[in-house]
Amino acid sequence: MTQDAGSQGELVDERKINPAEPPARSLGRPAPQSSDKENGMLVRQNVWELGGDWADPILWYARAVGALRPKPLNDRTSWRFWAGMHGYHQGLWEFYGYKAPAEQVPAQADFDEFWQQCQHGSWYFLPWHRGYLIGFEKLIRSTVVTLGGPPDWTLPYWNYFKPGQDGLPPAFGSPDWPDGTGNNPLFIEQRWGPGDPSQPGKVFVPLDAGCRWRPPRA
Ligand SMILES: [Cu+2]
Repeated sequence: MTQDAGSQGELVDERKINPAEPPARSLGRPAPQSSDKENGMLVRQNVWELGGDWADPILWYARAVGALRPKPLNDRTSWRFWAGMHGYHQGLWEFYGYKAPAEQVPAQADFDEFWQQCQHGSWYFLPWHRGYLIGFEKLIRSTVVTLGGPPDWTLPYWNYFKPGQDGLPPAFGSPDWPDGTGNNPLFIEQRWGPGDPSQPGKVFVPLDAGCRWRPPRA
């Protein structure tokens, strides 16, 4: 499913998605003599420079993902509801086991308002994904806090253009938690797909996914 940027005309009110989120803090600029952190500004960190494959931000992220993944598909705070906001393809989701055939998708009103919103192929790509990530990060942060984690948790970023950092961060490629027990919620077996057997580490992304680039109309 693709959508032309601008023609959608739908604005997603993030408060409807994250109703438990406290009021937004002031976005005033930090005083120049103090660090962002001292000013209470949340700062995202490079996932490859956290000080370890399972540094605290990744560990809390994994715990939060583990809490959100089992939630019902039609729950606005579930992992899969947020995936569906980006893109949804019934056949692929059922083929890969992300959705059981009998499982209910969100009610029509939620489906129409929130799902399949991703914007590609135009100027709206960056603003849309930026907003989506802010909402996603808030959902994860509120889950981290519920689990007893730090209230200043932020979503690490992945700068895959930086030399030596183009690989999938190791915590996402291990079936195990750092203590060696299985069931690492960050490990998604389907990511490797049928792929190329000679490149077992190469992540596979189906091109016929729910959201893809469409060339502009002539
Ligand atoms: Cu997208």
